[in-house]
Amino acid sequence: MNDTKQQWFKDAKYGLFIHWGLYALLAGEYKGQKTDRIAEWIMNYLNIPVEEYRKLAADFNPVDFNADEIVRKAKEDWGMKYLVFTSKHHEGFAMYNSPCNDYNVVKATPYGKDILKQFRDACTKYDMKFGFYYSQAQDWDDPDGFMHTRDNSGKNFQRYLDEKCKPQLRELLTNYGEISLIWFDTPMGISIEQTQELIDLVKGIQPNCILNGRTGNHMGDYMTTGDNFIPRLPYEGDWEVPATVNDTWGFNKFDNNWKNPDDIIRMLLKISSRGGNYLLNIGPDALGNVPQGCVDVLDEVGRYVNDNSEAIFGTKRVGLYPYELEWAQFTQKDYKLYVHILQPRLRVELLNVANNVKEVYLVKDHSPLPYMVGKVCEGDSVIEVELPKELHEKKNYAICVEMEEKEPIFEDLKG
Ligand code: JFZ
Repeated sequence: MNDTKQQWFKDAKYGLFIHWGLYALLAGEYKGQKTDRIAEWIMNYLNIPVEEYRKLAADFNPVDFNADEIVRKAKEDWGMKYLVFTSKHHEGFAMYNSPCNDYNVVKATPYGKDILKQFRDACTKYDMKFGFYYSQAQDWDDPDGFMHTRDNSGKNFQRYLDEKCKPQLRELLTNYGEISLIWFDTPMGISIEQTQELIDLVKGIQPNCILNGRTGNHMGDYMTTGDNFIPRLPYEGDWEVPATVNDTWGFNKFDNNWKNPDDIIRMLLKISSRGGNYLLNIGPDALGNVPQGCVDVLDEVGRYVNDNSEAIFGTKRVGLYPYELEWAQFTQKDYKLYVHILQPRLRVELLNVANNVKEVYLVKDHSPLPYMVGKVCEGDSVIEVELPKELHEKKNYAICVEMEEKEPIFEDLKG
């Protein structure tokens, strides 16, 4: 079972992923050719030569970028608890001041300022846990990085590890204060020994820094699902779903396929209910602006999260309730079962829940709700909660069933 041994991660539930790099300048299109895939892969998909791609750095000047405002929104408006920023994606360009490699935002761009440092400082200010993404295996800029050329044979991957990857990780772990998490990715070709070298390096500098499931050879501290894939069942241990609001990580000016806030709320609750964390991505544009369509969705989700934070953060995995409920998701804490109501209803019937109830209240303001506990004709337990008139037309709110027992008691279905 995956155990990060970090309570903050178990409690966090909802974090902000930020994909930002030179690809934001292309925004899904190069010399009139569009990419129909994730926009941060444009260099690879459209076969842009290294020397051509490198020229983008001269145009990187995100004058609108405001780390403080992004992190303030993430913490206060969106209700997120941690942030993971791409320090170096597959393109090989460092979004921080890297002493060992000049292909970075401070040395190679007219902007000249350290982006990672600005996020770090804002996270300290707003009490957000801070981590970074680092592409440890793929590096399309370094001749020995994976996928620099599609044919990976004949590369001296160890040289790339020793001369770029490890020195950069040391810089990142030494110069930016507490790093709570490193998000490695696409560990293609990396051996068990090489993975161990990276783990030893990280833990040697910051022992409490946790590593995601793509560190390599299943040697990370927690399980990372496929992007946007939610486990069907409750899953034990620590895990996380990385996810997008549209269909790309890096900014793509053609992609406005923003998910519906209701769907994001449902996914957050499914993930919390099954015991995981939701790491939801934004991709700022080349000027540093977060697309408005994306902000609108996160604002709306944030209203739910902030009104019902008690029923989300610090909750634990819920066992398997025997019925599919389109209108609800459960979360739980000791002695509390939270029912998140996602469609308008007149009352809440919880069939085959056998707990003794102490009180039922509306999470948003703790106002008590009338309830009945009993059995249906066949003997199955039922809890019925009456909802006040003003809620009858509403969706997206949570109620709490306070139980005498620590855990909900779900009865099996009987023939
Ligand atoms: C990777 C990256 O290639 C991508 O650019 C982005 O950073 C994303 C978060 O991670 O893409 C993956 C990696 C693994 C899976 C899917 C996409 N997977 O295991 O399903």
